[in-house]
Amino acid sequence: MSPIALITGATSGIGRATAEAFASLNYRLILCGRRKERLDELQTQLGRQTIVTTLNFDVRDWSEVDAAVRSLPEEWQAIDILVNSAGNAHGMSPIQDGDPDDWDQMIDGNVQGLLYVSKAVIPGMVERQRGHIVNLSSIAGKQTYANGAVYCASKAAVEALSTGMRLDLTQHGIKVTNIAPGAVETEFSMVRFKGDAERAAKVYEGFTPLTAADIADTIVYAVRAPAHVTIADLTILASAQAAATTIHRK
Ligand code: 8X3
Repeated sequence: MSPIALITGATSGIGRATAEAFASLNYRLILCGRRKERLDELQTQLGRQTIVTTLNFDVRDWSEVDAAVRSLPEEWQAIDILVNSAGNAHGMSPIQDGDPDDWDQMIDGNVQGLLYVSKAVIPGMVERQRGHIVNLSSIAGKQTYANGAVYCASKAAVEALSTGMRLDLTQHGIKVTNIAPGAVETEFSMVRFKGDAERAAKVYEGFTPLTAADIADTIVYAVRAPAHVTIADLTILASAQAAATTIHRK
């Protein structure tokens, strides 16, 4: 049987591209997201290639996460791969001007949400003594930049969680991969700048950014590595990008 993969944030960006890449490998997919209509659409689209089910919940709410994962029918319960892709950036400003609501969105979504979904899935993996967790971090988790303290902090937490999970779970046959992308053109900047399309477009001006599909390729590479190989940590930058905020623009 093909592996079962649960993907959070599956309705957009890197999560969606990963779902598409896994579908073409015929992985059985549990697509998770908050936007029910988008989930249904994606299920119809990818259902032409593979077996797909969906879970509609908010990663920030433990009781929703727990109930959703528990609701999976028996044949979907043996999850082989968890891709923690749900996440976002909200606002970009000096720390003194930061909005606590934005901070909550980032800490609750990127850190707590990742923890909650992992908590719901990991015990089954431990019981089966097999599994693979892929956490979507960011170059921002490795290099803090001005006006991004809280986003960078949330991604630094993801880095620590990936390392911590690997330390605790290796002995149970579970691999943990941390993926740290640089500038990927998705809805990311539109969300960060709250719909300011002009400001969002500027982020990707004058160079060729990464696409969500580029990152999905690296996730496929990590999950298809031979049993004795763990891809522990991958940083993927656009070729014009030397560091988080150092981009060679034409
Ligand atoms: C997104 C990459 O460099 O815009 O995680 O923070 S960056």
